[in-house]
Amino acid sequence: MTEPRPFQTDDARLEPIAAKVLAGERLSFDDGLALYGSPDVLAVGWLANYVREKMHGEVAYFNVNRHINPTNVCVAACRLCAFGRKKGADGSYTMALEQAWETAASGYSEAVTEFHIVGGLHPDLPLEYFLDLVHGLKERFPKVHIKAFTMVEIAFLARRAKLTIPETLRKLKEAGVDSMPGGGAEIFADRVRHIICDHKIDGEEWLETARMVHESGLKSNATMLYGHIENDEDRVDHLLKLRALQDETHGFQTFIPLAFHPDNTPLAHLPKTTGLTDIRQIAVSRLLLDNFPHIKAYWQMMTAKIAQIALRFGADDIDGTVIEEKIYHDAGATTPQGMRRQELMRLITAAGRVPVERDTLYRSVTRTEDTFTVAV
Ligand code: V47
Repeated sequence: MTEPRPFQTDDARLEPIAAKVLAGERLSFDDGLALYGSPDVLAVGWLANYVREKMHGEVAYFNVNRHINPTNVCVAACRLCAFGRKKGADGSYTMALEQAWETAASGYSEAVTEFHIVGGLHPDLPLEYFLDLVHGLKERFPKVHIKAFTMVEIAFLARRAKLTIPETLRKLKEAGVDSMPGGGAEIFADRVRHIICDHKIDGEEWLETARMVHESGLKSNATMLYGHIENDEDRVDHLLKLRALQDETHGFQTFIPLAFHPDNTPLAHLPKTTGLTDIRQIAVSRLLLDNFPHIKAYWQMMTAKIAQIALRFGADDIDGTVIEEKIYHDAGATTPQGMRRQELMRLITAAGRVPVERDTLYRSVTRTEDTFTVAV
């Protein structure tokens, strides 16, 4: 074994942060600002990689999943979004249940281990539609984990059904929902939220809904949308609010920073994020979110090439086959809509990491094309 290279930087502000990271101590708000502001991105990345390797060694995770977006009809009209449509507008769609179940079965021949289900806030679809959708999927694909509905959708469905959030969660669980994805968090700061997604639940409500999800015994993910009109303070504030809730619930599995894609949105005049911004965001996330087990470099959002680099800057997961991505592609993403399992493994191996296929709960999966088993 060769000795690890010692930490080196030209940025004196990083020295005390490095001392804390190497001692396993928690970083502060100001440390977060210094990490965002440092010109020495390689040193920031070195620190994030140190933490990442301490937690996960050489392993990098991927999964075999399928996204299903049952409707793009949405009452919210968020400025950040190119996916949502008003009811009856050109390009709007809502899947009949049979259509959603057929979609679930379509795509690659490899047996998927996860359905990732999110959609618009439809003004008329009742909670029963979603319960039937999930129940029907469980009947047809009993081994597949159902990761469905963001905190925003749950709060919306509960209000429409005149139920409390815990009652809504109980019904979703009974129907077969196994965990929740991390979307809809955007940026918690009110000032930014009012501009990019005015009609969504506010940051406090997102966090309170996540708390109730975790109290119901379900795990969830968390996201942050960056690269629009937020500043470094907003980003650090967002990350530390997630960290504080995680201290209480331990219900978050994975954090996924999401770069804003401006095309076809009312914010189309904003520039796209650069590769360096994306890489730094992964590293700062790994360093500030010391109590999150996983940091995901979602390849669809950051491109496969940047996701590969991210595996050496703090990320331990690149997400999955996806098969049919819509939200980013409506906003101008140029990545393929899906990727085969072999290709995900090749990307990880070429980044010098050891690919491990996981299920949604990070248990390792062994498989043939048609079937899989999960290590317990
Ligand atoms: O909530 C919407 C974001 C999210 C745009 O939990 C946009 O494993 C960029 O949450 N540009 C949905 N982002 C995606 C998401 C997700 C993805 C992969 C894995 C997981 C997980 C969760 O996408 C939305 C919003 O934050 N989004 N529009 C846009 N124009």
